[in-house]
Amino acid sequence: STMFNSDSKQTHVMPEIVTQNGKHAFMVDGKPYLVLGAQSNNSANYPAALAKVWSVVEQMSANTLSIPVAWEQVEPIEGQFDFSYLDVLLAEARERDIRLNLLWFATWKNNAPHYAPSWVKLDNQRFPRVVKKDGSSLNSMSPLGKNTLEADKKAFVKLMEYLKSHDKQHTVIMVQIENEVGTYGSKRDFSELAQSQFEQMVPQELVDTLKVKSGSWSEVFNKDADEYFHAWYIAKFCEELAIAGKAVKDLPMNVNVALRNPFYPGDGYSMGGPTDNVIDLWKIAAPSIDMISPDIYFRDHLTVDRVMELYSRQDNPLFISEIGNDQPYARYFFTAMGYQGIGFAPFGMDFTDYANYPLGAKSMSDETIAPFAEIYSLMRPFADVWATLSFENKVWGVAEPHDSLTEKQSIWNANTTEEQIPVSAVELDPALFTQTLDLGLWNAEVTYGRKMFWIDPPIGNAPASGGALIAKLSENEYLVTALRARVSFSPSTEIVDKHHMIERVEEGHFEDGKWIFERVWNGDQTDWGLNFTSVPHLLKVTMATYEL
Ligand code: N0T
Repeated sequence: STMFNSDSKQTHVMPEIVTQNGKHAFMVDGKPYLVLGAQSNNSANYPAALAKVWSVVEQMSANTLSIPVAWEQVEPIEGQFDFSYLDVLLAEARERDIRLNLLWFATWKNNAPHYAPSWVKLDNQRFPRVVKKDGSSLNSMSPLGKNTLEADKKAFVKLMEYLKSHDKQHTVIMVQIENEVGTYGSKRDFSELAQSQFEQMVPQELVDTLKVKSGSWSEVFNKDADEYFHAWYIAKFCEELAIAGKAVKDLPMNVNVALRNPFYPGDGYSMGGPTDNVIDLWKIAAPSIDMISPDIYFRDHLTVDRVMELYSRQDNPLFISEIGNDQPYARYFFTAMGYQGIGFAPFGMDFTDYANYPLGAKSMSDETIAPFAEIYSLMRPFADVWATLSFENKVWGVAEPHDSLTEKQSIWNANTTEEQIPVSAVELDPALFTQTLDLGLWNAEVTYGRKMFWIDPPIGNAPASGGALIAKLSENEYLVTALRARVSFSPSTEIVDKHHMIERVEEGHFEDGKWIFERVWNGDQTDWGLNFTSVPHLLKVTMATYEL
């Protein structure tokens, strides 16, 4: 079909997020792009550190690097700009054919202004911090500081001007505004300035869109007023950056989220950031921001799946801006694809000698890289085909749903996840290792931890690590790949009384978007379902019914 024919590569077309029929594509060089990403550790944003980043990016088969650019390094003295780091970063990325997602670490880097220049972060008069209810100050900037916004915006615009003049080929395909904005320890700024603002009427655009009665923040939002107020003004701050930046160079822009636990939110999270309770509010306040992207440090399947569901919306393409770099997280790549995700980026992927355990892996090593490298090597040869299918066709993606026993660790802000009672895997219900997907005329059953031969029930992989992807090519034709899983097709109720069979299973690969046939799977290779090991296989499955 034409969809797999590669168009002649269009260069210098601006990257953009395109949404059609509620589905999204991240267009890079004029065609859908799948971000097989890696994020460096913090502090990797200096030329001297880059070699230690590239080696991991390469080992992973990633196609995109997310890496900070800090306000403190580009404007160390007010009004004096230095983009020499970017000169090096862009040149080295191009040599390696890697695209970049620049992370603008500025007014907020997880709550604090640590990455702002000294002339900003030491001048509280000019750049005021959040004041708590008790009058004490937090080391988190107030979103109401006009000087802060103007100074940050000025530097951000300089950055975008640099990209406009030095990056005609769009090596940088997207920009993240700030990092995990929000404030720990107060629901809002209670300074005098903030208080008088808080007593004003809720902005009309928010009232109108939410279809609520107008009034003051407290009148309209009651107990949520403090948090919504803070979220609104942080979102507006970020929106102003996005507008000003895009006016210079119209790249896709996102914000990332320090998530709250979707099941047990509590109130210890980064308030004012785009947590799940304020996504709608953020969307209203910041229409120029293309994506609100979750940073996932929950290890269990149930919570991860819920987070991805919450952040994949018709008005929000799912981009996993960060996810822990430990083994259990890798399989959630498949889950992200099931939510039509446009990309995925494990955090801390470099040899700069830092490990954010218990969020991620205990240390960086070949062993840490391997689970991600395995998936990216599988995807890399047909990443653009998958991105196109995800945009134009129906796709499914699932990860092994059962968590390995050791994965139920109490992790920052996820510590209420229920502990699992240890039982040996064979005593467990096979349903725990089974997912059923409704593909239309056909269903697919994905199971984990079985022999390739025969029908012994699934017992899960140890550790949980499987996943499967299916794309519908036509009513009876599917593209299928998986790791450590069995995929079996069966008729749906619509055709259940017809005779059916697998007509043909082709193994092949894509070259420049074109399907290249290698062989037919038959006999043992299809009699017990399609069994995928740790070796990449890409299959085109044709199902058929027949009359007697
Ligand atoms: C992530 C990463 C990096 C009160 C953690 C996770 C990254 C940031 N934050 O390694 O710092 O830049 O986006 C949230 C963890 C919350 C810690 C609670 C501190």
